[in-house]
Amino acid sequence: MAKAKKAAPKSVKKSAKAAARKAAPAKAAAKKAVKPAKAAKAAKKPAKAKIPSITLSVLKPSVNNMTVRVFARAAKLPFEEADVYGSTRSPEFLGKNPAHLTPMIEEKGLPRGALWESCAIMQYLSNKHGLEKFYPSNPAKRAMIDSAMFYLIGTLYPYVARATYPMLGFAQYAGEVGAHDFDAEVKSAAQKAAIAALAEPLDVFHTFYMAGQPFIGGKNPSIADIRLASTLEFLNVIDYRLPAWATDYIAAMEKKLGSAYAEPAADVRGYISYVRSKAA
Ligand SMILES: N[C@@H](CCC(=O)N[C@@H](CS)C(=O)NCC(=O)O)C(=O)O
Repeated sequence: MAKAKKAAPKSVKKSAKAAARKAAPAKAAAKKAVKPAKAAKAAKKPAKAKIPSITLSVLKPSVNNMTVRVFARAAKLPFEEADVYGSTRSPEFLGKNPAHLTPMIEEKGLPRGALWESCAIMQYLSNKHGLEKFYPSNPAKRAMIDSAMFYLIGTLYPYVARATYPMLGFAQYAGEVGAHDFDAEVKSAAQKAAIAALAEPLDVFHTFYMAGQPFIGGKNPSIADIRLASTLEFLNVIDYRLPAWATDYIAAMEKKLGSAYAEPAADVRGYISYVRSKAA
């Protein structure tokens, strides 16, 4: 059996504590004295550059792409952009992404190496990097952001595409009037119907999702706001008269996000100016 340690007498314990107390300020001073040396060492070290771990494949004139390009900049994520104009149907691209859609990210850890769909990309990166500001984890708040994005992709965007793609020169979806060999009159009627249908979902975003707040995300833009503002950019190609709130909203997004918004927006706006100049 191990021998029990003999307890030190109380008086010894007391004086040891007092000595320790006395020594404490001296210790702290010694620590402080070491600090500047440490700081000097740290200052000598070159700042570690963030190595891009995400490759973002884009088509610059597209608002689906603008969405993720704005988001990645606003969130200050380390990413590198690859312009894949003309190569989305190449065997190499199709090997990674059989849907041939951009935006697409490639990153280690993704089950298939690649991920497309703008909203899914923003959700994934927000989850991964804990970007609470853009995509709150509170289930009720998050549900509103998700609902706004699904509503946009499922309802607003098809109207935007049918209204603007003929002018933008983008291929329309199979089965739609604009995608097939119909008379110009029929195509124009279909386009007009889509333009007329835009007003309702736009009003829903304003009255329901924003409900008196500047953004869907409240005081700050969320990923749903990035998706909505980018989408509205396309409507300039048909001179759509946006309601005043929407014009103010785009300006507020640009003000809040600065160059993160303005830089990708310039590519979309540049393309729109180009197609308009060709049509004039
Ligand atoms: N719902 C998708 C739409 C993506 C999409 O339509 N991408 C188009 C550009 S606007 C594309 O990459 N097309 C190239 C192709 O199909 O080859 C999203 O939000 O990301």
